[in-house]
Formats: sequence, structure tokens, C-alpha cells
Amino acid sequence: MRHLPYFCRGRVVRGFGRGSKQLGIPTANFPEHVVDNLPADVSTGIYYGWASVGSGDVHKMVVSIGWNPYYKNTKKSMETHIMHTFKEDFYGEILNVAIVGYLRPEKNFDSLEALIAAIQGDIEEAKKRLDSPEHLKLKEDNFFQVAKAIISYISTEV
Ligand code: ADP
Ligand code: RBF
Ligand code: MG
Repeated sequence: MRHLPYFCRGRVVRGFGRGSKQLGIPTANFPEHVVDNLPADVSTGIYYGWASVGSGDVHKMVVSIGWNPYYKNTKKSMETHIMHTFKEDFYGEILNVAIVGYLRPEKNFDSLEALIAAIQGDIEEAKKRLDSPEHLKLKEDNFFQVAKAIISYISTEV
């Protein structure tokens, strides 16, 4: 994958509202222009990497890029599930993402249970792979430190 690591950020928008959160796997959706900016040859599929919200800490994440065959979307989406429990929703905040590795192509499933089981498998696999020294290095990348510095600066009241 010659585009990896791939870094991007954007404001979190409302997604399809399918209740991913109720299933225990909330996914923060990026606006259309961020999705359209992906290099044309970044294949659709499931990836893993690091993410931070605003000036917050960097956490492990999994991200799905594509058309969600299970739901037959007509619009390409990019949704990130962060392996962290947040106190509140963060719609409208800046999501910073570093995609570092590829897991699998998008698939269709016979049932919602099968889709959820696959996503849970992705999460476990991503957690393992992100513990490698090569990937841990990217957690400290300047990309996240810049976000932390700038966003905490502009949100400081004077
Ligand atoms: P939507 O269809 O609007 O994307 P979801 O059910 O997928 O709704 O929930 C996504 C929202 O949940 C995110 O935009 C974010 O504000 C919130 N959220 C809370 N915890 C997480 C998390 N660990 N990972 C991603 N989003 C989270
Ligand atoms: N949707 C699909 O239709 N097929 C998939 O293979 C698929 N894999 C996913 C893997 C991960 C790690 C995540 C976060 C989402 C995936 N999705 C997939 C998207 C899923 O359909 C969407 O988040 C739903 O809204 C979950 O209820
Ligand atoms: Mg979502």
C-alpha cells in the first residue's frame, strides 16, 4: 500500500444514523470532502491506525472506507471507530486520523450478527498489530502533536 501511512483530519459529521452506537461500535463519520480527497488508488476496505479527537489523546482505531455492501450505500463513506470510551459524543470536533495498515476488503454478510462479529474481529486484530514498534512510532507523530498544540491554543479562553 504505497499511500500508507495516510494522514487526514476533518470535522465529525452525522452519519447514516443506523444505530452503530447501540451495537457498541459507534463510528465517527468524515464529511464528503475528506472522503473525496482520498487518493484514487486507496482501495476501499477496512484499515487500522491511530486517532485523536481535538486536542485529546491518541488512541487505537479501525476505519472502514467504502460503500458498506451490507447496507448497499450509494455514497462512499469513511467511518472511524476509536478503541476508547468517551464521556460524550464529539460531533463537530476535529478528528485526526493516521491510517497505518490494511486489514481486509469490505464484504457482504448474511446477517447483522455476522457483520458485528467481523468488526469485533477487526478490532482485536488491529489492537494486536498496533503494538508493533513500527506502528507505535506513528502514535507519537508530529501530525498529532500539531493538532494537540493548535487546537488547545485556539480553544484557550483569554
Ligand atoms: P452516526 O450515524 O451519526 O455516525 P453512530 O452511531 O455511528 O452515529 O455514532 C457515532 C458518534 O458517536 C460519533 O460521531 C461520536 O460523536 C460518538 N462516539 C462516541 N464514542 C465513540 C468512539 N469510541 N468511536 C467513534 N465515535 C464515537
Ligand atoms: N460494512 C459492510 O457492509 N461490510 C463490511 O465488511 C464492513 N466492515 C466494517 C469494519 C469496521 C472495522 C467498521 C468500523 C465498519 C465496517 N462496516 C462494514 C461498516 C458498518 O456497516 C457500519 O459501521 C454500520 O453502520 C454498523 O452498524
Ligand atoms: Mg457512524
